[in-house]
Amino acid sequence: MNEKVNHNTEYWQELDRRHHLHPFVDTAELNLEGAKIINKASGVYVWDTDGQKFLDGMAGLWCVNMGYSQPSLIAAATEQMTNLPYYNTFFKTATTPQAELAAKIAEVAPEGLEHTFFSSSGSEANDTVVRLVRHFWQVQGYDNKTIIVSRENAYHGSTIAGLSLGGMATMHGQGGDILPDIVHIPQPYWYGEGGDLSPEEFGLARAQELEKTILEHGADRIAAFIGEPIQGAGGVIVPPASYWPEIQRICRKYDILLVADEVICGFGRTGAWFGSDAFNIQPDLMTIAKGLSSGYMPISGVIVGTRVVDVMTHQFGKFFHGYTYSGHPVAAAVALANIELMQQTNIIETLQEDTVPYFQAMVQRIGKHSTVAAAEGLGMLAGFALVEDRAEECREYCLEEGLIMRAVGSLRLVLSPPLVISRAEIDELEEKVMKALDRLASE
Ligand code: PXG
Repeated sequence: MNEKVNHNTEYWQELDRRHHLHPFVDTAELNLEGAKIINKASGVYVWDTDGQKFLDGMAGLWCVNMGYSQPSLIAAATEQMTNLPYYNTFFKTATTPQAELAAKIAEVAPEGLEHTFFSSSGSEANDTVVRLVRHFWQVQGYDNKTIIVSRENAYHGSTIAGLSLGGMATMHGQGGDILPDIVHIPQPYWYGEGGDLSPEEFGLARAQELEKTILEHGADRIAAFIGEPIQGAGGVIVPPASYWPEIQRICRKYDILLVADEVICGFGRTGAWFGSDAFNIQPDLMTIAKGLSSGYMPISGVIVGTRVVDVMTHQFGKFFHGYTYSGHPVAAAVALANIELMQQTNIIETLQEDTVPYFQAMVQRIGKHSTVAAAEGLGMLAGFALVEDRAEECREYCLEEGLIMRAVGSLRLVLSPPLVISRAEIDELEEKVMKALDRLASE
């Protein structure tokens, strides 16, 4: 172990170049540059093998909500590894951490969502959603109720089902056809697509695209609508306040299941326990991952509402679906410790009373910079549209300042820092962003 620590960055980059294939990257470009090798973290900071320190403005990949190196999460993993590192939940078995975690999730989830089906990633959980909602209608005799409506520029994962649900044209173009019976409607992106409409009018208009689609295909064809309460990977698109209530109204009117993909929005990211709480909607199913364990272990799930659970219980018979690591005991123990830590530290109250207003005031100040055309945010999420198509360049300047920010396309920059970030650290984040933007303005 110590021997490895002494290797230099070039050594690790070469090893990586020779044997590792990266997600979402141009391999030729990466091979020229070499990967940034991260090998240490604490609080809201990470370090690379050159010893450079970065404020992690993305909480890893929108997931390290409680920050790095939390002792209670580490202890939970160690203890569970010692007692029972693995057992499955197939064939009528269960484990104690998985049982406790499911109960804990029911405690913090919106009313009527009391059961969780576990998996290891957001993509897998959305695969579960596709099979679950289609089978839900099928067993009740609605064989044609198979279409799932999603949105353009949505992100729901990278498996076949995940990318098919997602509305990323670049992804649909690679690897062949997407799943049948998935339909995409336009997104509620007011700044980019609102035209002359007010945000309220635009939110309603975009929600009514769902009704149009339902009428076009017939309600007897539509199984579910899926959406991220706030689109994350799409660039932190905060929908107008009129959007979600109208979506819910339409789903109820035509008896269509409402699925909230809470993979990013869940577990405090929006300043509430779930994005659905922030927008006051009651989905039938919720996809969770990322912040569930603060990213410490890969664990995800679908929280299933009472209506669907009743049909599963009485009409499904055996549901032929599950993963080896569904409810993995170590991942479950860590997720449980994570939610307990959130409760013990009253993180939601702290966010609402202090961190979120302080962070969003910063977002508004950044929005006034000459290089920024628009700033939007909710909770601990922020998205900035730049005046010019130079987001990638700006991201590089941020890195040089010691800040990790994410560019979405060439026009948008996003922030999603750990929820435990302090006021002083938010000040530091602002200073670094402003320096990067000043540099963008001057070059
Ligand atoms: N749903 C949503 C809303 C997500 O944001 C997934 C599903 C898929 O989760 P897994 O665990 O299968 O990755 C996600 C993941 C980015 C980025 O660059 C975003 C995600 C993943 C990787 C990169 O913004 N979101």
